[in-house]
Formats: sequence, C-alpha cells, structure tokens
Amino acid sequence: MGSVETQVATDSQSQEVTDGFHLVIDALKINGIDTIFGLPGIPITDFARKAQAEGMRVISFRHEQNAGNAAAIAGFMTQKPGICLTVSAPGFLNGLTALTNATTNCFPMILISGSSEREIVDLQQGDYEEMDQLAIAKPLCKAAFRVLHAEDIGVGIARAIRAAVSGRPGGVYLDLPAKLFGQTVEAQVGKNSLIKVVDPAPRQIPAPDAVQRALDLLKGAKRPLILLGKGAAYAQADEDIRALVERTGIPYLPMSMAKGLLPDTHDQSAAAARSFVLPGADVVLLIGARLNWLLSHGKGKTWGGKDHKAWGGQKFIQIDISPQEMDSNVRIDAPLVGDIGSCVGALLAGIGSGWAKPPADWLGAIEERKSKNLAKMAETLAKNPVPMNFHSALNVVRDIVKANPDAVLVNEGANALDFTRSIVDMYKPRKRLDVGTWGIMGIGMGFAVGAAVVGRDPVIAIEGDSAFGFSGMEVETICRYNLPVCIVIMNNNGVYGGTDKNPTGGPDVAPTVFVKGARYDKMMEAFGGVGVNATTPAELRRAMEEAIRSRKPTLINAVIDETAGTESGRITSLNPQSAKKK
Ligand SMILES: Cc1ncc(C[n+]2csc(CCOP(=O)(O)OP(=O)(O)O)c2C)c(N)n1
Ligand SMILES: [Mg+2]
Repeated sequence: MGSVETQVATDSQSQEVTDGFHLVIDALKINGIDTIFGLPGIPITDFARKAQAEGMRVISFRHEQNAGNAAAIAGFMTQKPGICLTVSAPGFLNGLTALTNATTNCFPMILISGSSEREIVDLQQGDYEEMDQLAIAKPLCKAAFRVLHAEDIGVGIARAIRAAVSGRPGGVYLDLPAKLFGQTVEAQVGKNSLIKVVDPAPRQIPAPDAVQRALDLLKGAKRPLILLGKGAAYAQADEDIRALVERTGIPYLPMSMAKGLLPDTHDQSAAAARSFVLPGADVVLLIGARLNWLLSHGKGKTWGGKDHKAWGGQKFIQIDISPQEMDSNVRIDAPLVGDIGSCVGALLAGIGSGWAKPPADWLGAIEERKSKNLAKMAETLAKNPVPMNFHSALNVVRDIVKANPDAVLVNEGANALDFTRSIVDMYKPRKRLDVGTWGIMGIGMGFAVGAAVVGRDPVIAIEGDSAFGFSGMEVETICRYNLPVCIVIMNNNGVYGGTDKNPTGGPDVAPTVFVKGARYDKMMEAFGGVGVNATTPAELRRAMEEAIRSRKPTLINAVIDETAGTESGRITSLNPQSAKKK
C-alpha cells in the first residue's frame, strides 16, 4: 500500500522539471549571491526578469561597463564575487574593460554573458551578435569558463566563484550560450547538480621559517616603514593590521585605497612625509601592496636611488598571497606568502609584547617633516580664492567626510583625483574607492551605484569633469533606484583644465578643452534628482550637507578655476615629450 503511494509521488516528482534559467539563479542563490548588476537584451532578458522574480536584486544600468564596475567594487567591499550580466558580443565587450580592470586590481567579480549559437559562431556563419567570447575573454581575466549543458551549471558557477575569490582575487568570465537557458532537466536532478561552495577562499598559512625571516629583518631595522596596499584593505583584517602597526610603532604609508585602514589622522601615518620616508627607510614591510608603477617599482629616485632605475638600498618584506609577486621589480629579502590575515596574525604572534619601537631619530625626523607639510597644507586650505580652486573646494569635502566617516568616497579624475587623495582624510577601512592600479577613468558612477547598493552608507563621488563623462548617464540609474549618492563635479572646463588653445587658430577647440561653464547639475535635474551649481565653498558646503542629510540623489557642479590644474595631475612626468623643436 505504502509502496503504491510512493510510486505515485515519485511519478509526479519526475514530471517536475527545471531549466537553465532557474538553475543559474539557484546556483547563485545557494552561494549567497543575491545581487546582479547588468543590462538586459537577447539572450538574457528573461533571465534578469526571472532573477528578480526569484527575489534577487537586479540593478539595470545604461552601459555595461558601469554595471561591471559596480560588480567589481561590490566584490572588493564584500569579498563575494560581484555579478555582471551582459548580452552577447557588444554587451560582452562593453563589460570586458571592467572585468579586466577588476582582475588588474584583484577585485573578485564574475562577468556572466549570454552568447550566440555555438554551431554558427564556430563556423563563422554570421549569427546575430556573433563572437567567440570565451576566446577573447581568456587572456583578459583570471579564468574563463563556458557551460553547454544545464546539468553542468552547478559546476560552472562553483568554478567561477572559486576562481574569483580564492588566492589572488580577480575577474572571471562565464559564457552562457542562449540555448542553455531553455534546456530542461528533471527538477531533482537539477537540484542535485548544484554546488554550495565550501570555504571558497581558503586561508593560506605562511610557513613558520618565512615568518621568522621577516621578523628577523624587521627587528634589525633602523628606519623601518610599513606600506599598506588595497590588498590589506580587501583582507578585512583591520584589527590585526592596526595592532601590528601600533605594537611595532613603525610609521606607515597607506596606498590610495588603503587610506582609512587606520585613520589618516593617526600619529604613525607618514603620508604627509612620503617623499622623505621612501628614500629614507632601510626596511620596508609591504602588506598587500605591489611594487608597481604606483610605488615607482621599488627603485629609482623616489627610493633614493642614483638614477631612475637604481636600487635605493632598501630591504623588503612582502606579504602577498601570490608567490609570483616576489622579486617582480626588486629583490624581496623576506617573502611572506599567504593570506594577509594569516600573515599579519603570524607576525603579531611573533613580535609578542616586548618589541622595541623604532629609533627615536627616525621617528623624530618624520614628525618634523610631517608637521611642516601639514602646516603648509593648512595654510593653503584656509585661502578662499575666486573662483574656487581644488584646495578651497576640497577643504569643504574634507570637513564633510570628517563629519560623516561612514560615507563612501568615490574618486576619479587627474587633479580631481590627486588633490582629493592628499587633502581628504579617511577614517574607516574600505571607504575610499578610486581609479586603482590602472588609473582608469570611468569607474565613477559604477562604483557609486555598487557601493550604495551593497552598503547602507551614503556615497560621495568626487569627479573630474572629464572623468564624470565616461559614466555620467548613470545619474538616471542613481535616480531610478533613489540611491544616496552625492556627486561633486570639479568642473575646470576640461581634461586637466580648460586653458589649452588650438595652435592653428582654427575653429576646433584644443583636444583637452570642453564646453565652458557647462552645467552638469542640470543632468541630475532631468531625472528628478537635486542639482546645485556651487561657485563658493559656502554653497558647496550647504549643498553637500543637505545631500547627506536628505540622502537624495544630488549632483553639485563645483565651478573650479580652469587654470588650477596641472597636466596629468601628479604624474606629469609620465607624458612622453617630443624631441622635435617647434
Ligand atoms: C579610460 C581612460 N581614458 C583616458 C584616460 C586618460 N586620462 C587620465 S585623467 C583624464 C581626465 C582628467 O580630467 P578631469 O577628469 O577633468 O580631471 P582634472 O585634472 O581636470 O581635475 C583622462 C582623460 C584614462 N586614464 N583612462
Ligand atoms: Mg577637469
């Protein structure tokens, strides 16, 4: 009797089917992924609809690059891969820059792209949006996979998640051909094929002898320095990193996105004496910071070397999850390979409680430089020129961030970037999001939306007028989702400024110059947000305070002296110079 009932139940269950659409959604959901950033179209429109119907947050953008940047920064902030969803060929390519940028910056994200029919694509028979996307993505990201059968969706998503977050995080491409979505399988078979990834980013414990080697080197240092990179910020080992800095008493420099890991106002911050501590240090402990161009490759004049390639004589201890990072630019005397939390924890255990502070003459010399530079900065910030310059405008932003330390600061531009980084103090970890390793323009609105969606805190985006243009259409997205984003455009009429002239005297303006006196605030008003034109620090302050208070989408057009910037901001020297005399 019982067996007959069982039989009936089994029969009706076996008629229950699921399909590719639902398996992808279920595979993401069982892995705790609840948000998708994307842009609909063939073949993923229904997927986006169904994902929303199944309770996922689906945030639609106006351009895939911005969706990709939102996913990437969500990955950085949460340690879970951010998901970007695009259509085939052009949508995929639009998302690819963000995927590659995420990989360069070690942000975990997954670009899921629909693709056209494999048989036609592979024979190059001219399908709708035909492109061999997997082949194109492969060299441009950390890993790339394609799923052809619905039963393999569970494995595909699991592999993508592990590749994105384990070891050195990065961007992963997942190719889902149109035909996959409609494939059906028995519901139970489908369910059994899903994988909930266990321990997606396993800790990697450093070897005890490597820890000892690092401690020995650090102990012998006369002029030690700690460099914190955005890897240290990503690691979410905030308490241990702070304890390591404070218990050793070693001065530290935060890289741009590591600002706030310890408050920038911390006694041990040597940021205001950077050009003194880099050449002066004898032992440097790198924590999640690579010796790439942003650190002048660990050599040359910045580090006290005789010429641009000469070693400055520093010894380096480097904490990094990737063993291949070691010796990439200069010799690393004490490589410490492992995850940052485990490595910093091991160092902390090794230093114990009786660690001697660095010699007083080193600390004293830093303090002297620091107070001199800070006094000079305070003087500059106190000025009130007409029109506003970067300093007088950013002095306001500095106060607003100080009063709202939980706010997320997004920042891009050249002068708008460099001045903000040096003037605006950060107080909490992972609050400063910027152009990263490439110095890429266009992350602004994607990062702002991503940060507002995955966090609860208001977002302040300080944007060069050129930088903003790369993603400016997303102000509609910000209004549509009613996100607490306050955009401040540092409007100096162009790329680096607005003063270049066309040397021929012809009617075209110079290549760096935009429409003078443009009113970016009107763009925000077009979609129902708040637009403000600010010509004085007082107007800027009022508008920013109101934006933070109201949490309404706001765009402030801050009118900046068009002569105030310099070519390429702080990296003027990277511009190639013509040898030919005019
Ligand atoms: C994708 C990309 N394209 C171009 C550049 C070159 N670039 C560097 S900064 C910049 C814009 C600088 O102007 P703006 O944002 O107005 O900042 P300002 O210096 O005027 O404050 C550009 C175009 C880049 N870094 N990334
Ligand atoms: Mg500009």
